[in-house]
Amino acid sequence: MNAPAWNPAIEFMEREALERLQLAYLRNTIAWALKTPFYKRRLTGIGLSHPEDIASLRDVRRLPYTTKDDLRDAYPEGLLAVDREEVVRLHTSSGTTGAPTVIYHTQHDIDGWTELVARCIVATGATRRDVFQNMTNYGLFTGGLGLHYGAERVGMLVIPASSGNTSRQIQLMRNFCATVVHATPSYLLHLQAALAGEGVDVAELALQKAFIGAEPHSEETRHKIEGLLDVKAYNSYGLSEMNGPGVAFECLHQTGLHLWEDAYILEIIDPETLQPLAEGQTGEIVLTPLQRQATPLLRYRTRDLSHLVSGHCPCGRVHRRLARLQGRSDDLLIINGVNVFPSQIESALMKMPGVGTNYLIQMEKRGSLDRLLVKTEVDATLFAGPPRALDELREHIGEVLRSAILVKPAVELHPPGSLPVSEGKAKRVLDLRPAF
Ligand code: DLL
Repeated sequence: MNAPAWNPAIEFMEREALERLQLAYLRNTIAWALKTPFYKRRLTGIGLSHPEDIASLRDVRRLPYTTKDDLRDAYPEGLLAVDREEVVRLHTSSGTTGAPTVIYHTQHDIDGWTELVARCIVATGATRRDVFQNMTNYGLFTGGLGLHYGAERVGMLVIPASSGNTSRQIQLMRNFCATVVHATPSYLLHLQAALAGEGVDVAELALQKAFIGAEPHSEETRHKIEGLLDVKAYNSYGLSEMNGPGVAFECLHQTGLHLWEDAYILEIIDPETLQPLAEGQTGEIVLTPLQRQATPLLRYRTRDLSHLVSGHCPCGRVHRRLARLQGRSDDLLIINGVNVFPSQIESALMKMPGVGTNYLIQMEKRGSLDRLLVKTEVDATLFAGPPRALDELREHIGEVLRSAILVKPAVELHPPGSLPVSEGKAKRVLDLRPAF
């Protein structure tokens, strides 16, 4: 073991002991699930009516999958496993992309979630001496409250700035010497541009670390954030159905995201055949929370795509690592028959010198063909120079993208700060093609 840890007994536990713990927790989870009308029906339907019917961890594969649609159908109380008086909080999805979903928490659930976030924070080397500015939304979105509770548990000085109001964020960072910030990667890039706009030199700030998550981003974007803000940026993965942030996080070594396996059973499956995939193969992440009371979920299909990183992390933790998320199985773009993930476009763009931090992918129909348009911000100096320089860069970006994604897009170049920014999750893809 070669790393700071919040809960060394669990984080460096032997694999065998960890699996024994998982099995005991899985049986508990079945007992909680059987208290909900939704799972009682499903589990008894497959002959599973007692926690002891689970003989080994492999039996997780006997359990039915749960999807977002199941959560929608069970809304608002079909998945509630405790009396209403036991519930101390709920988080709902916004419902902007469909019917809402809800996750309830008992005090035990909130305490468990807080413990996981505290582990994540300490794994990056942050301590109670840090000043933590939380720039994600406080409210139904889980990023704000989730990190807040974890950071307080660690004993950090927390600045609950919430999202937006960039000039106030800058003022807070300077006045209270924030050393760690938490935000979406796209917002941090926006913040950096605002710092530059206000003439603030990042060397004047006390910043050392950034926790970035809640949206897909490439390794190149991480490097950009680290270079521009002079910080180490740690990837953070989570989803509201699994509490929120605190599911998986990078440690000091930044070699993938450790997923807390005493709290979740992790499976990676082929989203088409639903069969388990071997280590290293990319597929859909499926998670079963193990320590939750109010809203037990079994084999939740996240739609997020990743693979397991093989080998051991130098930190010595046994909890396995997820590779950076590759996107979602539902954000695959099919452009004239060619499969493209937005993350491939981002990776290629962020490697190119002169290309800025914000971009937008737009798809339209031209006759019977799809047209891909990539709008990207580029250095302001280019607009002051000869138009030929812009033409050459546009052509160069088109060629680089063609070799990365096998489709040559139309490219539009924009001055810094001119494409829309969001305070929360970035909206990078605009599909204007008719549905059929
Ligand atoms: O985004 C929870 C969270 C808050 C995670 C703050 C990290 C930091 P939801 O709003 O339910 O919850 O969105 C979950 O966001 O299924 C992924 O598709 C995506 N996502 C979250 N973290 C990452 C990440 C929060 N590090 C959905 N990389 C997930 C890529 C991510 N995608």
